[in-house]
Amino acid sequence: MGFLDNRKALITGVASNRSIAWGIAEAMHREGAEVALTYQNEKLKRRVEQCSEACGGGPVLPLDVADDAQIDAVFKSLADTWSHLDIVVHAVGFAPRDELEGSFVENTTRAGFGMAHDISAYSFIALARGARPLMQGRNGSLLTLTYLGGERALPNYNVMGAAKASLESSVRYMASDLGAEGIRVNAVSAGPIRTLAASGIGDFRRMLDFNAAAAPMRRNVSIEEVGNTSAFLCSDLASGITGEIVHVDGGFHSVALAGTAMDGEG
Ligand code: NAD
Ligand code: 0WE
Repeated sequence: MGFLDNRKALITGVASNRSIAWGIAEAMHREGAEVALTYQNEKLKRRVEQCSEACGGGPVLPLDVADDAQIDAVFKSLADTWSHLDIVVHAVGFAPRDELEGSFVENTTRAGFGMAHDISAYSFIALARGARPLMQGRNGSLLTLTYLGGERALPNYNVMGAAKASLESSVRYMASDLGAEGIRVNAVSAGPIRTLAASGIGDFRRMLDFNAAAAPMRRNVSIEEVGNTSAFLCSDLASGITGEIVHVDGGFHSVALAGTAMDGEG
């Protein structure tokens, strides 16, 4: 008996066994869901197939979210094999590498801004539109992944911060639009985790250490913890929650001046 027994979940964003989407897939599978995974390109296909085997061997489908035809094809394929859908997880984000450092004002281009918003925010709306017909008459749930950089300006996150702000606003508009159909829409705002998307980010180690030192929990979070909260939010246990951004970050977002000389005095 799991809290997602008999649920059918489409999960995007698995690139490796470190992906946040992988933590979500494992948690949902453990709680009884059938899981379909998507892969961005042929290079990732094998790895995603292996991940799929480890969580029940459900459908594995190609999906580059920049391509409308591939989005259509995913939902056509799921309509054929499953006939309905309960859960969609959007765990996709991208901006050009050279716009994730230095001066936001100097380094943000029209093309980079457009791409970051297209891949990281618009695609969640497009997935919702595709899933909507398959969720009729069920308690559907849509979930995306965001980061504190969408609410606060922090070093180097730059154009991704603007895209995450757009994504978080879209969560609220989507929840408002789809609520009457019983479809809930939420986001998990995860603390920093070393994944492929975080590799190559300068000083990521220092960021992890700073976060751990300042967070009330005095540590960083794992993909298992993000997975468990995500599974909960997509289950009937969270039937009253929509339009919400839930922080899974050891409490980091809730404090200021923590871990500085001001901390622990007085
Ligand atoms: P990851 O590299 O494992 O996953 C990112 C995924 O995005 C990959 O699977 C990649 O294939 C996919 N992707 C990129 N462009 C795509 C496209 N055009 N079409 C389809 N897929 C595409 O890294 P992750 O950290 O697990 O990232 C997942 C989500 O979590 C992202 O939205 C990210 O912003 C968010 N997030 C990450 C952290 C962190 O510190 N790692 C913190 C908070 C939020
Ligand atoms: O959302 C993210 C990562 C997003 C991301 C990462 C890359 C690296 C490779 C988007 N696009 C790209 N493009 C690439 O070419 N995170 C929350 C992880 C992350 O990224 C940062 C962070 C954190 C945390 C970038 C700068 C500062 C902090």
